[in-house]
Amino acid sequence: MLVTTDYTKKKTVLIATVIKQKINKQYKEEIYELNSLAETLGAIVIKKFIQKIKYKNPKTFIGKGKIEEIKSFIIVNNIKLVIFNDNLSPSQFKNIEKILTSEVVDRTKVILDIFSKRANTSYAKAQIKLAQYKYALSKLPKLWTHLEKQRGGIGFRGPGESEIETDRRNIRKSIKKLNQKIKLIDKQMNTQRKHRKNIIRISLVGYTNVGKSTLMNILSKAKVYIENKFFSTVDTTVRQITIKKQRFILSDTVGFINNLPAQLIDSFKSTLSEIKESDLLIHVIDLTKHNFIKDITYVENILLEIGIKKNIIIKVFNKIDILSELNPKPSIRNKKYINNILFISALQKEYIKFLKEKIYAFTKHINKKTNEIRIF
Ligand SMILES: Nc1nc2c(ncn2[C@@H]2O[C@H](COP(=O)(O)OP(=O)(O)OP(=O)(O)O)[C@@H](O)[C@H]2O)c(=O)[nH]1
Ligand SMILES: [Mg+2]
Repeated sequence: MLVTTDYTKKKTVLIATVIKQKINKQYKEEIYELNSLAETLGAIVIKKFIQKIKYKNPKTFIGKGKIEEIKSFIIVNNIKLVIFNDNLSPSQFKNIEKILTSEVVDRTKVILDIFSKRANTSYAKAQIKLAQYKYALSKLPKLWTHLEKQRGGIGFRGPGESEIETDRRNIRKSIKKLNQKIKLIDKQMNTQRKHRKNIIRISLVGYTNVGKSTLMNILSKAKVYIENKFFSTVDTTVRQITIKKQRFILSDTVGFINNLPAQLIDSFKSTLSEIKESDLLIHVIDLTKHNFIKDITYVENILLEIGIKKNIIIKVFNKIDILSELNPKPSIRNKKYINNILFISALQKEYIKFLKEKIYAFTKHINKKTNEIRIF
């Protein structure tokens, strides 16, 4: 029943909008991210359209002139897929697809499709399916549009109210079943967690593609999948590690990205609770991204939202090997051991020793019984 979009080798255009009054660098970063997300799924991005808008057109989101320009480009270049950076309403989807005679998806759908492809464990699979169903529910006529296409192409009579209602009922039933399944797995996982409640727990958190899994593999000798793409790992991996004879549980968690779909955050609540129950969070940051400060704020805001206290977070600036090649900054390198900030290269295994020492020093003061940090 869920519609899957085929991105592989499809000639694609991206569309992003910028509110006229608020032109800043952010949209450039977002369109770069959208490009990477599309390519992660195998799409071939031919062109990016960026439109400055004063207000959102209720019918087609972007202006009439722009959509005509995109239409000509699509016809001339045989484009098969259009990806919007903004979230579209069901009627906007329908109107735009009708004009462009091409499949249209939005950023949320792309992120959900990547997650769905990458999930391995039945837990992650169920969480993502739940997010997909919630998304489908909010775009229901869009879902029908696809069925309509299968039946006979764009432009056919719209769905009857009763058909939409049946779809809605079926999706709600599936959501209920998935919620039950997730609850059951949560219960099992809670029991597992209770077994290790006397061991100090550490989670690797951070934006996507910053090197969390690379660091996980180095610290724990795990074999977590690593790739220079967004959301290489969406399953949580847990390993036991030992530093100076002290045992720890280390978890590699799902990465964050700007405008993470609300449905996903909602479905991943239990994964976030894994983070919540940690004694120490290692916030991995890609120091080579020019806007890494923005990533830090974004991740920290989510962490604060779920109730994490700042004093249990260590910031680890990763990929200093590239930084030193491109732009040697000895002053930064020298700061590798100040307060709760460290500079490392997970790939080149540089300064991992300092990180281990930092972890040990930090957790030495945790009294597992009360779960409190005595000295900090
Ligand atoms: N140059 C350099 N590259 C690194 C370093 N650490 C990781 N990488 C690369 O960064 C990319 C992403 O690494 P991952 O470990 O998969 O990142 P992640 O944070 O787990 O990413 P997601 O699971 O997608 O959220 C890979 O190509 C790694 O080889 C580093 O210290 N230096
Ligand atoms: Mg990873």
